[in-house]
Amino acid sequence: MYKLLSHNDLDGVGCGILAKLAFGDVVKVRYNSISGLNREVEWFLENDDRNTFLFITDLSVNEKNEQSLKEFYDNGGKVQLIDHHKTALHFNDYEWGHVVVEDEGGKLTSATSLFYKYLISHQLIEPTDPITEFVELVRQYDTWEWEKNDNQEAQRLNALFFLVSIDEFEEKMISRLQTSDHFHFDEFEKRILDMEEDKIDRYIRRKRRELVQTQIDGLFAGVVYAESYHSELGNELGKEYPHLDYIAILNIGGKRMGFRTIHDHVDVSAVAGQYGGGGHAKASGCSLTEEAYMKFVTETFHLEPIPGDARRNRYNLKRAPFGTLYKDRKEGMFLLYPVNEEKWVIKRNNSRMEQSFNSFEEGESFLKRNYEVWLVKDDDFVHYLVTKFGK
Ligand SMILES: [Mn+2]
Repeated sequence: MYKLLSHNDLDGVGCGILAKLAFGDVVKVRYNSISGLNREVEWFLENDDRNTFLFITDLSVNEKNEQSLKEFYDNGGKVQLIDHHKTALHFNDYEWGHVVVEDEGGKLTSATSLFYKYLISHQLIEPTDPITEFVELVRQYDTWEWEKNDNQEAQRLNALFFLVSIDEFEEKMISRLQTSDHFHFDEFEKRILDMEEDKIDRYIRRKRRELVQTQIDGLFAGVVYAESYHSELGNELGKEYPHLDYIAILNIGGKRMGFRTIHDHVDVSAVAGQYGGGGHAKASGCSLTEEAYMKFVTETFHLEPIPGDARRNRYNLKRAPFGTLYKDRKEGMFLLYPVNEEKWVIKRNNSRMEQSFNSFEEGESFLKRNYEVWLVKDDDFVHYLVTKFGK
């Protein structure tokens, strides 16, 4: 008998699907939240048959269970932990731990891709095209590589995962992977996925108008309340406001918060770590502790949302050689313009500011961080030019 304890997200369930493809009826699979895993491991060690082979994928256990599993293994128990989170790297000290963040080729791994390799190398599964394609979609989704590669299929696979129950998803995928030549979505799935994408777009547009910005522990954070679509939201808001180091997404009801960044210079697993959480450099999470509540909720509650940039301009455009005009809430006007190819400066109302910047982006980031400015509409831009130069 085999037992697989895995995470309850797409990557975790990907492992469950592989386990069922490999072991059929002789595997019991249970999906857990990060916090639920330890209870399951305790239950396994107390109640399950000592001959059952335990797999733990996409999650790692606390210190107490680490010790119990070590004893279990040393006494002949069969256990294999497979994970790709860098916070779990110390499990490599054990023979039963296999934690890889990046493979030999420099590619980021996922639990599903590691487990697939494991099953193949132990001759427990026969690799096929559809399974390999499925595993790669899960990996690209889980590592956010799909973004870079613009792999919509990976993103849609995750969307489908959330649209149906885990049982239904498992069942659909298992039969598809067993019977198709290639991985694909059926017509009905394509239609509901299209509808879902429209819905997410509308949700993000609404949330964009609620984002506030604040400085916490030396980093600029965008704070927004949301219960759904954290990944999509964090990514879109991050791209929309690149002057923010990261986006914090608060789920008050669930007393959780998530962090997302699009930047390489920020590690949000460290941000989450300050509040007892963890995760990846680009996506992480933690419980909404009292301290986190103070910083992210209490101290930001009175803030006004970040005003958005004008969207349909033809004249007042970013990186324009004659300058780009911004405004702050106090009616201050800021013209950001280049004096040569490598030097951008700002005229604030009528006087030039002392700072200079190596690029347009640096200048804009400075303005948005310090003055919460927005790109003004063409009308305001023309008015500005007329009053300045018109007479
Ligand atoms: Mn994962």
